Amino acid sequence: MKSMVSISGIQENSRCRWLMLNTAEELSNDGQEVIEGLSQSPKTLPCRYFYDDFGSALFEQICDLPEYYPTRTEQSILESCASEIAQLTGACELIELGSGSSRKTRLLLDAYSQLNSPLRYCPIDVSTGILKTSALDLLQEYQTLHICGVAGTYEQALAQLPTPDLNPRLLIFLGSTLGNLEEQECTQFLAQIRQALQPGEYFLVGVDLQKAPEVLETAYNDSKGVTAAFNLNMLRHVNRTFQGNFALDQFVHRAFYNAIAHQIEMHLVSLQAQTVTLESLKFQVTLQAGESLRTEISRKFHLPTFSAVLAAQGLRSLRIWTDPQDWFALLLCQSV
Ligand code: AVI
Repeated sequence: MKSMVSISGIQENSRCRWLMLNTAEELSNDGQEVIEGLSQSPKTLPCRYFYDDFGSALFEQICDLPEYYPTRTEQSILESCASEIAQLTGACELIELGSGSSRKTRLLLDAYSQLNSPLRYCPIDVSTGILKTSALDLLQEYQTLHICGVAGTYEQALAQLPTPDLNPRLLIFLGSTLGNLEEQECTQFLAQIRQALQPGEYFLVGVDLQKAPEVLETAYNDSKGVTAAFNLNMLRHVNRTFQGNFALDQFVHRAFYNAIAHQIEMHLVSLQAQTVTLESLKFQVTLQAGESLRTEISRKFHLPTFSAVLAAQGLRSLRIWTDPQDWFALLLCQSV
């Protein structure tokens, strides 16, 4: 019989525990980033405001769109190399940053199940809703699995990873989410990852590679408008968080490839001159007609350069896998 306890409204049992780092108190400084972004030129909003529960659900839909190749390409690479990864690392505690629905992780869990060792998984996501739903699904699917779910931002989680049940650990960061960071932020983030790992522990990272601009632009301008809805939902999230009055119908989605910076940029373009108030921040921002707010960058990587950046941060690439078109890469690194 499993013992059931309720912590922060979430049920816990003997195979599942939770670390809640995303309390209102922990996130209370966030408004500063929003004020800074809206005060600079060009104006920006932090891309993590995409991911409330609705935004996370929209992102799941994006992953299934025919135009959005990264998810299925990474998935196909993982399908062919998951057991090799498990063989290379041996039994590991799996920790996943930005776990979402953990759909690709199932391939790794299947591969690690074959090792006949304890199965330990620590999903980390800022969205408590999707974290809880997918953890409960996984517990049903994998009878020997133990989960320690962490609700919080990547930075919060990396600074306070739960004590491992199993050593070594494999830190997983899929989906090219690293591409959503500016170059300098990316380097700092890799340094944080290296710091969170002991020498000899592993890091598995998926990155989207440079390719024809048409392929990229189609992926971020899907025909059903799901990416547009995802982009606009950020304003809904900001409104809710900071008592704001962004009018969603006064902005349109725009995504294009910046070939100089090798990045997709997502923007929300203001349809008219307008002033928006964020009541709880006591902050107002004025936008001109046609002025845009940049909501996301999605950098596209050059593999040899990226591997060198990892190495400079003490993360040595052990193996690299790509798809036949060289659109996406998966790198297994070991911390030195
Ligand atoms: C999460 N991240 C890697 C996605 C990307 O492709 O940069 C977010 C996304 N934005 C629009 N579509 C998907």
